[in-house]
Amino acid sequence: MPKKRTLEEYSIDPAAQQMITRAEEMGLSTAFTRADDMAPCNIGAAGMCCKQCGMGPCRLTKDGQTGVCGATIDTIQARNLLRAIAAGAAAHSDHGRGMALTLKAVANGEAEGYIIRDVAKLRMVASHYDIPIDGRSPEEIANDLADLYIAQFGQQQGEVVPVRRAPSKRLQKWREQGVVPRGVDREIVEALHRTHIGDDQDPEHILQHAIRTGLADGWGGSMIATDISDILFGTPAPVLGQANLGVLKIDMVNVIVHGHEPTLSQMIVAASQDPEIIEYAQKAGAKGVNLSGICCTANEILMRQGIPAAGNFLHQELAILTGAVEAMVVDVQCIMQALVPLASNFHTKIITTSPKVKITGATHIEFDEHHALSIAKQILKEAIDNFKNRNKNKIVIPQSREDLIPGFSHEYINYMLGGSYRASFRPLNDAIMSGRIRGVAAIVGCNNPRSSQDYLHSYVTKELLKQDVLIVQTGCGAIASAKLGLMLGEAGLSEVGPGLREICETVGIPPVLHMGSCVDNTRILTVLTQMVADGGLGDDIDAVPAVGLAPEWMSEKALAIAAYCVASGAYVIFGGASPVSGMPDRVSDSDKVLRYISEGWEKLYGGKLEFIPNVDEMIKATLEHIDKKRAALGLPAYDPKRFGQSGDARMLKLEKLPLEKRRTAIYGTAAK
Ligand code: BF8
Repeated sequence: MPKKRTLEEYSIDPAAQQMITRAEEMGLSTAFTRADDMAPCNIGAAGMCCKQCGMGPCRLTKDGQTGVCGATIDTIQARNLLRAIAAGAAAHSDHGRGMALTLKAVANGEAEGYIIRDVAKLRMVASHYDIPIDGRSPEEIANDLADLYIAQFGQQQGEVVPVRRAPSKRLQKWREQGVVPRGVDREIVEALHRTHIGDDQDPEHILQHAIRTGLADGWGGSMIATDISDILFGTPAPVLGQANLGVLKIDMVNVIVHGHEPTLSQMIVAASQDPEIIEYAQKAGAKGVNLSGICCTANEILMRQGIPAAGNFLHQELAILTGAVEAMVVDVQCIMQALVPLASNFHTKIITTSPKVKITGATHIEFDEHHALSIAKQILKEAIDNFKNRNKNKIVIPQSREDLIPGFSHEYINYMLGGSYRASFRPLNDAIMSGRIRGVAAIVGCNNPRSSQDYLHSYVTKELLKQDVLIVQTGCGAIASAKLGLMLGEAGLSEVGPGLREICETVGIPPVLHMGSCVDNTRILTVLTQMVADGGLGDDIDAVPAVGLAPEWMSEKALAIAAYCVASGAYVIFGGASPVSGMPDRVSDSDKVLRYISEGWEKLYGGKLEFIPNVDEMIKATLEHIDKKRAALGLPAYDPKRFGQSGDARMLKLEKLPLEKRRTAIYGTAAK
């Protein structure tokens, strides 16, 4: 019998619990209950199954056993890991390619509805690559940048250009190791080639290419995606937003955009505010169109326009269960096939839009950036036409929603800390050096229905905040904190360590900074690079007291991110199950890969990847690493008693109040 979990074991989010209960009452399955019914294959989960050819699949469960071709357990694990990293890098990088092609079309006046919104970022990015900027129009510069970026995907020799932006010592290390990506596509193709039957069979050699493929993502495709998104749609700056299912509105046409690429979602934002569309919605009996997002698309439009996030990965089915969604518009990545059968119990239309993604039973309206605004309006009209099919008796919208301030791009933090004339990370570095901030943790990545939704994200976040660790977040982890109200200045500060609280109050930032979507993990790379450049924290990223965590990971993209973060010098901790765990009780030598991606990679790159299922161990390892890096830099040992005295009296009184009353005490009226 499958194990049935309690509501708290499914999710710590009350909105999710309400919708999971509703699904059960209606006899409908969700990823939460399907995870109960589908126990993971313990051989595949441990990376011990090879299905690379027709002689297998080979399952290596006995000591010293090999596959039919003679492949050992460590070769098989390394191959499986490289393939996963290649798939993740492909997903991010294909997104980047799409952005580069869109930039080219915009530069040549061929993309309906788009403009170059952030000319300053365009000029800054172009200047990294010595593209002439003086006396040239934004379109001329954008055309050159688009050509350069498009060329990075198919380049055969040399080095992808974004690696020039890494600290020089880091780039030197990559050159010495021979892992600088030559071209984004080349590394991904080579990963597939090397892992074909009868190719690369030395696990360390295979994993060296995992690093190169990861770098092709982080310092290639993903960085290109982030740069161009900022250029076309604006570099994020703080804006007020909301998160959770309570953002759906009973009297409006609810359209949810779900997936990853901002090209379509940004155009749907524009179309939803068009008088023609508003009038069309009003004629259908609604007050207008209420747009919200799920997954990384949510992050893209949340941090730029403050469009609310309906939720993270595990909220996609729960949003449909409200019965209030007229259309869920999806593009690529992290879209569950279960959406279509679930939606058939309601009036919700699932609309696929990418030429790469069709789902059987969904409505397909193909997106083309050359006619973006017209297509966005067509999609919205389809949703509005569906408003009349709502069953009012079937609507249940959970009333959970939290305010947040997202939009902490690298550029904004730079400006926030230094102003227009002296943009800098100096105050952040100083705060780390003095010990007010103990270190930095990036808590990123997915939800996974095998663990309680948002629990690991929030537990790790809250515990590290108490320890004066500044948190930056992206992806579904960011939405988890948003739903919990951790991304507001006045919220959560009472639970934050004294030194970090001083900094947050002085600078005026929340203790948890929302930095964007999953491709925007590259913002964390550029932040770390600038922290190195501003001085005092060593001369390379691996010296900075920082850790990356993905407590609820599930996607191959997460593994690609891990690979490039490790290659960049970061200690990366994943929660949940390890895809290369092996089964030590059954195969004595099955932990070679596990050790190599930790100790082996640390020797080569200063960064390492570890899988730590116990949440308290995860926190302990994070703090130990931060303290070890502080000591290596000769910084004072962390001592919270030295900070937080000034200005604490009022805070200490306020922190005894519940959040709503605290807000009223600060602002005079309730914030919501
Ligand atoms: O790219 S965090 S579940 S939505 S993979 Fe997917 Fe994971 Fe969410 Fe965005 Ni990232």
